Amino acid sequence: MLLLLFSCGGSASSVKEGEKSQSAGSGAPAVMEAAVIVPIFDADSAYQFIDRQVAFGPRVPGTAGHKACAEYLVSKFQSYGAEVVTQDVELKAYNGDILPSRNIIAQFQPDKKNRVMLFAHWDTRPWADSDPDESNHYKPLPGANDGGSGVGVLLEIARHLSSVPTEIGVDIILFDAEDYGIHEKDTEQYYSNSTSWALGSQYWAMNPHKTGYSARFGILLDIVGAPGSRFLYEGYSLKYADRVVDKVWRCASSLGYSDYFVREVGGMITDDHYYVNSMRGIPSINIINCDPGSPNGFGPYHHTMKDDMEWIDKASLKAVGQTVLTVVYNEK
Ligand code: 1BN
Ligand code: ZN
Repeated sequence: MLLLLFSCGGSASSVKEGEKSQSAGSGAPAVMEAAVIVPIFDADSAYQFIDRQVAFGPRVPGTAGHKACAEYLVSKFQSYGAEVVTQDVELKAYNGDILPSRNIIAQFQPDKKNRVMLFAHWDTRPWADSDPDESNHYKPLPGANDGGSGVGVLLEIARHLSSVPTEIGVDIILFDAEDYGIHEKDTEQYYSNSTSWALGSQYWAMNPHKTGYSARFGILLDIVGAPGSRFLYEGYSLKYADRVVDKVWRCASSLGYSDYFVREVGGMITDDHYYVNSMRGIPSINIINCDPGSPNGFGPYHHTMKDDMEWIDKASLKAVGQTVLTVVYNEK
């Protein structure tokens, strides 16, 4: 296990908490922040976790690939020592489709009161409705980036949580049925229907796995694997959790990832974190790649048949994974 000595708030140091050092020049004593041992995020491992999910085929609720992938994810978390609970529920899509859905909740150190939650959606979109080729508009897409990437990073984080305990408890929640939102061709018939997205997180926010569940904050990872990813300040993250945005972007900057974690304001995205914020009251942010120059604002592969492993870049996975790991290991 490779480890890194790192404190998000200051420079890496071997000075113990409370020890004082003379700050150069001023003569005033300064208390150095304690160095925290943070595991080194392995982007090769995260990449393999994404590849494994894609190999199940599209993870559309109700399909064999979806069912098999859920079993794989549960057993993977269990192998990393998590206490796993699932919520199996039939959710109704905007068009009346009934979706056999499963939220997967992996609890690390479940007895700890102070907790953070990390989350992603694990389902994939049933329709490649942004594909340049119209004949693909009702075909399911591979979902390497949109679905696979956030989960891949969180599995790699889970691998470390099992061997290097954090001071706080961590819950990793994989939401289902995020991506069954309104088909582009249906927007007139059903209006824009923004509540058609993120059905699994809406269910969980109203029915958390533990009565009265809360967490200090939450971080959503969605579409985090594209080469040259740019994570802008997402609008609902700023509205509900600006201090968490600041914490994460500062940490990324101190690790040298400012090219990824860009200090620019992006749009408001009705993603899983919106419901975790508005229905459950847990201040939560979305780390999501935005590409304002591309047709639907998320990158040319997004909601197309091209969302495959070709669009997964280990450097982007590393930037996100190392940043989130460092934030979590610095929570006291
Ligand atoms: C994120 C990934 N989303 C879908 N796939 C959320 C979303 C909701 C994006 C509405 C655009 C509009
Ligand atoms: Zn999507």
